[in-house]
Amino acid sequence: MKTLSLVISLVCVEVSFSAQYCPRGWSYYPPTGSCFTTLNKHLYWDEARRECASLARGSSLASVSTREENNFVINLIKRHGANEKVGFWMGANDLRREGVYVWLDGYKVTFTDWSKTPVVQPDDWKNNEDCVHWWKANGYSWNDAHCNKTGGLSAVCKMPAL
Ligand SMILES: [Ca+2]
Ligand SMILES: [Ca+2]
Repeated sequence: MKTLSLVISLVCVEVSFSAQYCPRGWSYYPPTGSCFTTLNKHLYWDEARRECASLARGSSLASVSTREENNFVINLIKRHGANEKVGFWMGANDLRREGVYVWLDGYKVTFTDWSKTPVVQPDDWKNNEDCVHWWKANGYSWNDAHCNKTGGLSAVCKMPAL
């Protein structure tokens, strides 16, 4: 009986550790229990926000909280977004208050990876850049851009693992 209960416990442990997964087409990032995917089309930031939100329960335009998570997304972009020329939207924005960057859940942006060349970002160019993207031309470091940037950008979406 003891053996049986031990076996049952082990099975439960196994199940609890292997329970998280991502839907097909999403990549799993274990440290934050998150799934990421790319939208390989050209969208304004608000279109990308709505499209990410429509994909699954809890999904939204992506956020990252550490350099490791940022690198994970960059590797995903490199694998799946090779044709994109400009970059990929993330959820970070300063639409509400200039210079104060927040994610879509309202939390302040803490980790950042702003581009430093040719000028230091964010530069709010023409006083009109409030939406942040991973910038292909600058090794996918971050840039603030016009939210309705001509031609649109691809995007990265994030959702909690299932
Ligand atoms: Ca701005
Ligand atoms: Ca900028």
